[in-house]
Amino acid sequence: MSIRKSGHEPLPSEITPEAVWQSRRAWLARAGLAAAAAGLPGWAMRQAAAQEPGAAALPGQPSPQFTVMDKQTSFKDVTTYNNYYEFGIDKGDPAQYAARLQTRPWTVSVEGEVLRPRTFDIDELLKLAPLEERVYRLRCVEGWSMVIPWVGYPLAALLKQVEPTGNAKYVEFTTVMQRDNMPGLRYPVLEWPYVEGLRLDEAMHPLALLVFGLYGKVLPNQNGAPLRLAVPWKYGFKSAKSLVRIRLVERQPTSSWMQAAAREYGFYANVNPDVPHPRWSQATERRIGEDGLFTPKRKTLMFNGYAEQVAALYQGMDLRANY
Ligand SMILES: Nc1nc2c(c(=O)[nH]1)N[C@H]1C(S)=C(S)[C@@H](COP(=O)(O)O)O[C@H]1N2
Ligand SMILES: [Mo]
Repeated sequence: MSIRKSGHEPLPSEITPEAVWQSRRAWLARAGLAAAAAGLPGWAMRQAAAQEPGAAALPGQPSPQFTVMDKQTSFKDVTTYNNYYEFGIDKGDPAQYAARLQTRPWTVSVEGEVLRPRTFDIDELLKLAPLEERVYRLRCVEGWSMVIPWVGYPLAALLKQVEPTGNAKYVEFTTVMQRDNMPGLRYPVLEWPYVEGLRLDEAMHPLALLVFGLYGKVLPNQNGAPLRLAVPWKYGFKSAKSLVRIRLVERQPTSSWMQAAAREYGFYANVNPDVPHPRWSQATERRIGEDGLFTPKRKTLMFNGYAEQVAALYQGMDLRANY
């Protein structure tokens, strides 16, 4: 799928700093060499990567209250059209390279302004609360969207375990950095590790989901195994993948995207059709899988269609200033 086909969507060269874009050629050449060294053509590597993950079943109890009725994006598109910059900036890079991610053993430390800081093992986390299946929209800031059946439970269930203190106002999420397994870390696209943040009340909102699977299977590596966030009313970049640390803090964290371009990627990053990205409109979106030549774009909805549930969180706030 060519990113150029849709015309108005930003090119990777627009989203990422120029130096990185320039260095990409060298990288592609090296990636080609790696495939050759493994004795496989590039396409065979891609096939292997796309078929291997998510084999193990991970069912969740269907949660109609948190399920949108939009047609679901195909498993294939959900697992081969990804943003996971630690593996590269092209949409196919995560599916191609993420097989190397080591997802066991895996722990997540939950720390900071909490009464009971604790390191959780991934298998412990899987059993912490009943797994639900929820179908959410995901809207990327680049102008495309998907509809994904996630398996997980509310982030609030985990946060309650550690008992946030009165000083905890924000939550900072840090994601994994495996130097030997993540080719994208060699390039300064973002400041690594990938860091994101939420206000505590956003993190405690019942829609904020801690995700372990999709389509009734264990989360494929390229989608953020073994656990990630799904925060459906915000742009996709807030839904950090492959979490290793959750820190409750008093001050608003600086996310990797704010660090890279504060004017373009704010802390709140609520989906808002009325507030354009400085370099492109956010009024419409392309639903992945619906992109025929004559398919009209969809109108982007305020808070990605979740206004009824989340608008109260932002009462009295200027959503232009707090983009
Ligand atoms: N660690 C990490 N998490 C990440 C990203 C990333 O590059 N690294 N990309 C974000 C962006 S921009 C989007 S749109 C979503 C994409 O999730 P998906 O590939 O599962 O659809 O993941 C988000 N989480
Ligand atoms: Mo995104």
